Amino acid sequence: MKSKFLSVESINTLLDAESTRHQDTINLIASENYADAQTRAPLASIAGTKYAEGYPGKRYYAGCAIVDEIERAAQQALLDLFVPEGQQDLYHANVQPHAGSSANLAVYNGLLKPGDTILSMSLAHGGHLTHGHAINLSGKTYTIVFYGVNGETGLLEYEEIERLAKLHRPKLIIAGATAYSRTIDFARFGLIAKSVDAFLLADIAHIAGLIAGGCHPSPIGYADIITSTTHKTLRGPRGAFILCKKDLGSKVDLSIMPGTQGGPFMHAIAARAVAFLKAQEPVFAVYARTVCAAAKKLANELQSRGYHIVSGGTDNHLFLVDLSKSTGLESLSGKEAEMLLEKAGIVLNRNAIPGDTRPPLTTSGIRIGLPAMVTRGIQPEDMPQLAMFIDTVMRHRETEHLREDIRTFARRFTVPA
Ligand code: DSN
Repeated sequence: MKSKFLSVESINTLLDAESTRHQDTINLIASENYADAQTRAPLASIAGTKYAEGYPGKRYYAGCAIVDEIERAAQQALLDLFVPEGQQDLYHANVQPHAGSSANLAVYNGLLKPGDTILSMSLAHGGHLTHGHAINLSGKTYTIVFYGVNGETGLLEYEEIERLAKLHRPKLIIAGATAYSRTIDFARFGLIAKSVDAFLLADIAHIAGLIAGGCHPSPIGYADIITSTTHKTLRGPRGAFILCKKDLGSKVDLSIMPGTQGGPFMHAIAARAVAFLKAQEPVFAVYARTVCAAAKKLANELQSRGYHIVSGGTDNHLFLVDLSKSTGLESLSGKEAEMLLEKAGIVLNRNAIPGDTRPPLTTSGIRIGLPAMVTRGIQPEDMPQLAMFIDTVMRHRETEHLREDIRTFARRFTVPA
């Protein structure tokens, strides 16, 4: 279909409309957040058009002295954020990946050979597309063995992961998820990886901000490589990073450039530096704690209204609702729930639940996350009201009548300008 918006003005109008949409709705998408103006400012800077293929001090272009300093600052800020001072010499930071998928692909490309075995969490149980799904390059290139969660408890079963590791002897084990609401035991994963001489990759994309804020144990000391996006709980610009043990640094760097990427986006690296610095401020730890407290409270509120929360609750920023086991909502699909809620002004995503019998575009679940709304100022005390809105929409298929109340509620929580 040909677009109607073929002028600069109409693109700006669309962007204004997108701003209004955010302000007028409640954003419960677990992977979204709002970076503040200081973090977003570098994205519009002149650094965006500087070519700087290579790494600080070793570029293929002239005129890189200043962007070299920007990249060094981002690398150091990342180390300061996640690695204790006495251990920083043992780690290497790469801040160039354009996205989480690029970071993961670069790790596989740098450390593995095609056909090598990866043990990872299946997407259907809360993993990620780039952790070896058959449709993704990772699944087409490597031999993938999946672990999942227990069908009854919804929890990771470390004995089973260990059994699979011993049986299949993977070269790489991935610990990390997009829809797992419980604490991940990186120490246990580290022991399993060591016992079979595998690399351990911790993909902390969802929980990076919680780790930075002290609300989730860190994989530092257990994982050989850590990848993450920068825009989820970490509240930075879109992008990613890789932290790895120093001896893997040159493999990782070469695998990013020239292996899988060309010129780094220096404006985005500058914005990442700002985000890494801001996540070290004490106020960020308060933010992370509030996200977890709000998620727990909302899960409890919904549970008391008959909703089935996978694994029984949450330790982090998100949780999954299994509609097929929620009283009175058994026939509602995730897709229908997502659409109903969006009409009423509550934005989230349908999500497969472990063992889902519906296809991925329909699903029997929804995923709820609090990072974006807590950035906008929502508090655990607001959760009973939010649960009431969600419940009324879902049970009574009520959208029109509540739309105005939900808009008024959403407008109380300002989107960072
Ligand atoms: N698709 C993202 C999420 O929503 O969790 C991860 O890449």
